[in-house]
Amino acid sequence: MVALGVLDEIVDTARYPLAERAAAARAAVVALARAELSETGCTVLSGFIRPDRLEALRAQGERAAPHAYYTVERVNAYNLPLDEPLPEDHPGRIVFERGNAFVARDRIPEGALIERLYTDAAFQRFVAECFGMDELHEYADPLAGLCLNVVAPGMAHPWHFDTNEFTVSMLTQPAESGGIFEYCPNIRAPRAERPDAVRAVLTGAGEHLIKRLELRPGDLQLFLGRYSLHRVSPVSGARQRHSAIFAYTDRPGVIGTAARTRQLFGRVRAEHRESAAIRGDRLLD
Ligand SMILES: O=C(O)CCC(=O)C(=O)O
Ligand SMILES: [Fe+2]
Repeated sequence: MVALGVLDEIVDTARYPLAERAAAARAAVVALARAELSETGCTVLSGFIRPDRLEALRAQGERAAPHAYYTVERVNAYNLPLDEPLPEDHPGRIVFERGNAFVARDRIPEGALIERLYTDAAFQRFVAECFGMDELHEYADPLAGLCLNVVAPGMAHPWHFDTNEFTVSMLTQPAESGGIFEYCPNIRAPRAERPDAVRAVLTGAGEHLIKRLELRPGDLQLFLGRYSLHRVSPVSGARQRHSAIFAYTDRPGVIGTAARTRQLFGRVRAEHRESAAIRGDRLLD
């Protein structure tokens, strides 16, 4: 008889026995995740959350969503300033409107399913192993560590590369239509920007490079977003699309800059002002 831990209330531990480090099923899940991550930069652990918790997962997201900070930002795929001098035909000159909104960590109640997962040591160890890392850490940032990403009808999260190496996310409420996660596996590499391929995707001529994920609520997605261009396609219908972003780093103590924090959340907290004074290389962006 194996003792039931707090994870058993949330995670389908029959399929994903996170806490049983010697379990063959766990080793198989980790091996598959690693293989898919190394091949395509993406893996989905489907049905990660227990079916009987999916409605709570959705409803908790819906309750938090009104706290999202809404702005429409003009962006390019590379997170470069829009006045960055670039060659005439560089895809970084193509500008999109980013219309997603983030609910900050301090608006996600303690005890919410995503908060319990994000802070759980066995979950963190498991995710680290899937990424082939020795350890990972929660952000020290009081706003950015755990977020709910809200894409309202009419909005999209346009094509981009992530600044962070790896991303852990989970759909909590799908759009009625649209809102599909689309990505271009390894369209660039550390020593190859491949602007022609990126331009093709950004201008609608790169269909052959695009994969689409059929995510369901409660699936756990692990993604290497620095090399795979990706977006959430425009959302339509009556419902917002909600996804939880579990942000971790490979070292402890990371906190965002005040400027970037204000851009994403519309406010900063004391920690951001203080860290501006003592900034070393603990940059989030
Ligand atoms: O919400 C999602 O599924 C993707 C979000 C994303 O790409 C990001 O936050 O960088
Ligand atoms: Fe992203």
